[in-house]
Amino acid sequence: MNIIENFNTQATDNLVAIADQFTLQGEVTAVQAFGSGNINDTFLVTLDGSQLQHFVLQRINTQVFRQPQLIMQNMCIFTEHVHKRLQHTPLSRRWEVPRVLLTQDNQDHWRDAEGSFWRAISFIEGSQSFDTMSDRSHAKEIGYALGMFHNLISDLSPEKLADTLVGFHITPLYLQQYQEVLAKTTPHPSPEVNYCLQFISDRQIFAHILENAKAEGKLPLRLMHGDPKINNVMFDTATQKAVSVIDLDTVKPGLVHYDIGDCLRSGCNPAGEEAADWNDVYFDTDLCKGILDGYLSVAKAFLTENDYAYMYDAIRLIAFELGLRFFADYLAGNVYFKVKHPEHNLERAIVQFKLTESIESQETQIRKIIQDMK
Ligand code: GN1
Ligand code: MG
Repeated sequence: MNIIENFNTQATDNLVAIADQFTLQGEVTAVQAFGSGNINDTFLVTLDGSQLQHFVLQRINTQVFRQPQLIMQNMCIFTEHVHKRLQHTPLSRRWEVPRVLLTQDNQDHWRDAEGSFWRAISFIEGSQSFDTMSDRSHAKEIGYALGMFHNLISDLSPEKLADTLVGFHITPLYLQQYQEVLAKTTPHPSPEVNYCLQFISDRQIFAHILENAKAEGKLPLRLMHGDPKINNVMFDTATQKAVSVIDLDTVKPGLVHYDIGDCLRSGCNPAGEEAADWNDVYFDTDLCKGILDGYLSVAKAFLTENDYAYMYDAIRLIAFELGLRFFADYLAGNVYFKVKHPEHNLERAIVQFKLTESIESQETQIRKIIQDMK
């Protein structure tokens, strides 16, 4: 089982030594666990006596990202493109792109004695992120950030970037993997497990909706972020404006719909992904309006009629898909997402299914919001 590790003193010493590999000036004064990622191990490094005050140190989970060097390659192509775009057409507000920091030997990663893959990324100084949001102006900023992200890469052709995670967001593949796990396991029967089994069984045909639209040529292959949940948007602590979208490991060819769906399913669930009480989970249409308003203020130019037609399905599908992924991982023995206890992925799955139910029960309203904003 993949229980989150506790880093003891010896491990902290090791972390300082690892951080030192990426430290070209100054001295490492602290290395702290950072963020709430479910896959990689992330730390914030604090430096003294250097122009650079902080950087983000990460150990990539190579069980998930089998070719981590492709992530670094994509990041370099992405940042170079966006830097050029911003130099050519500057924005009238603060916007930053995380930079890859090199080792003392000029490499974009470092392998430790155990073979772990470490890399360092610049920290967006004076910024913070949030796991949930409550008001519409915050929501609008989240939407703006995703729209700006898409806008800045809308002229970079998808084939320029490698596929860092094959099958990512292909819902029918998750369904197939789930069916394979289910065939090999006998889940301990409980009302929660039965609810999940039935929930998935009732939505098998729906699982194909975006992949069918892609295959029929209705939705074009574009570059996407892959994981634009709201805590991957950084806010300037002084102005409370969005200033960056981080976590670029899954920037790769895909559908912008996966991103729109992921941003809305994470943003419009005020109870959050880790909600303790499932009765608190609902999809907030007011926050949905805020996010779409911000998104469309920068993304309208490259969206087609079909893009709008599939937006509702994307919101519903990505919430369902994440629930399916959590539940399949629970059945498989928690091998993909980090967990704090054995039922954690089951609980997370139910949160996403409750959210999906809430989205489904408000289909007419959500479709109208999208229609009115076109
Ligand atoms: C994972 O590790 P993190 O938190 O950045 C996952 C996303 C999920 C998310 C749910 C590569 O992202 O797809 O939406 O958990 N990333 C990967 O919190 O599978
Ligand atoms: Mg991520």
